Amino acid sequence: MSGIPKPHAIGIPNPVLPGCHPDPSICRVGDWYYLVTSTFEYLPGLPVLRSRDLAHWETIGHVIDRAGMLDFDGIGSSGGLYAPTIRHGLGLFWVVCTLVRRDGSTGGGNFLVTSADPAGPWSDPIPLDADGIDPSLAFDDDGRVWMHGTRLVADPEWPQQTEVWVREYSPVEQRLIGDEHVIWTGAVRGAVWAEGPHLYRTGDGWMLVAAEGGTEFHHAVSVARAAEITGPYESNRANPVLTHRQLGRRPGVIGVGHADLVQAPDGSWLAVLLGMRADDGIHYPLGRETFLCPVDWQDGWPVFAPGEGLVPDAVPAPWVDRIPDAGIWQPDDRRAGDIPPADPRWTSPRALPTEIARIDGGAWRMPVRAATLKDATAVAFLGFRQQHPDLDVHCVLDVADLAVGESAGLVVRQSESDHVLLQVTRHEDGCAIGAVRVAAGIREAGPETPVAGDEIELVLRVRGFEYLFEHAGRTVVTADGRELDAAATGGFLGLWIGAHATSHGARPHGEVRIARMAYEPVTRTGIGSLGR
Ligand code: 6LW
Repeated sequence: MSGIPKPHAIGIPNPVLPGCHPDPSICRVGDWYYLVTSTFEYLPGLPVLRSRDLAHWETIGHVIDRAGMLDFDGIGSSGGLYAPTIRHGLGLFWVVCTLVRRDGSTGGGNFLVTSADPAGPWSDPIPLDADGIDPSLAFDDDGRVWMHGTRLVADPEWPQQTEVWVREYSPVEQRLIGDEHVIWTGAVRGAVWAEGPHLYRTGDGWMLVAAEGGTEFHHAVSVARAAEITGPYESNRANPVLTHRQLGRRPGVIGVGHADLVQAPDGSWLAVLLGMRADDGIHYPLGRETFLCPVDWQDGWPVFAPGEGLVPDAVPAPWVDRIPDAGIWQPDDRRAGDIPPADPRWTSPRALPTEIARIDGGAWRMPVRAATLKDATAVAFLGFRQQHPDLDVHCVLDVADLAVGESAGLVVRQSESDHVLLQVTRHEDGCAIGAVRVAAGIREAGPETPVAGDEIELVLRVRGFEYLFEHAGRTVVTADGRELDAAATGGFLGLWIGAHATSHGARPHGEVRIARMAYEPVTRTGIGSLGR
């Protein structure tokens, strides 16, 4: 990449994928870049996004898009699909990933899927006999395939010390073969979580790019190189080569790390990585988002954000002939308005949206389920990422077919333990509206007010950390993004917004029609890049 990026230079605005799009991995084949991100317990899992210019991204499919490919039942929030890697080699697209069952139950672990077409269908998962998370793979010039990943050290020198392993994969035998090599435990002694490793062939050797410090405030990128893929690796004296932690707590982008490199057709290099927009330097309700960062090579090492040292607000991109218009965001050139049922934004925890609901007359009809949002099972929830710090959501639920004792509502969801909803419940004598807050697993229900009619409009207004749920012009309940975000609750997710229906454990009978769901970003002036 030529030229030194300037803060606020015209270019591709960061984050390129706003809202919960963590652990991005990228590869390029011909004119197209392909990118995948983590989706945890949400399905369909692992969106495959495609771009020609790194500015405009299109969802072309999902890696985990068939019922039964993996078993998600019982997978609690922030478990599930972690940190995938996408690569192209030997005529195929390859994705390696981990299904994390945080309760330690069996059926999880590292797996590989392949497809000739990145839009899918992808193969059934091939389990990999390797512990830990964040698998990646690299192709040597001689056609050999090398898997790598990270795991906790069995006998650690310090708490949460991890190690990066490398082992050959046999495409013929469909399993890891040969000796395993531990190549890296991080650049900084005592730093936690050397993870997200990616190895790249660099002509005369191998470059390791890894995350370090944990995926929160102290996140960083470190690099090391070796002549042989199995090591020994020489750490760059400049490590960590990218982090924002030295800036301290201040409004802005925090936690940058988990980078994956890609070379543009013109020979320049870029990285995708995750970062969080934190208005107070601490909290990030939108979760970990995908950012783009220019990379130069100097003295045989990658230099991230050369000349500036910080992930830029906009990445100069002379190859882009059309910068995304104001009011359009990625992926899929989204704009304010109704989210139609066929929109790829719709996701559900632990089940495909089409297993949870059906499209009828241009709207979702969602059968009530016994499970509530507190249950780690397939629950009647259809939602989408919060992608903007300020937005209005207009939701109209047709509750005509709710049975007595059943509820349907609009939710802001972090996890089973933390969510807030405004819901309509059918009683013997008619419907009533009220709020429910689940905080650290404790449920608290507010007073109910009778409501008339079948089509009930519920409005959510988000202004930074303030979440206001309204009905008929009245604020019924408020929530604080600083109590719902991952910094407050733990876990890895940004907030999701959606519709939910439950019979509260009783046998379900009814269903709800999502007559309207409109997503409308609100532009506030004067709050800089955080307001984008
Ligand atoms: C990801 C890992 C991480 O696998 O977060 O703390 C995990 N570290 O790199 C989930 O995004």
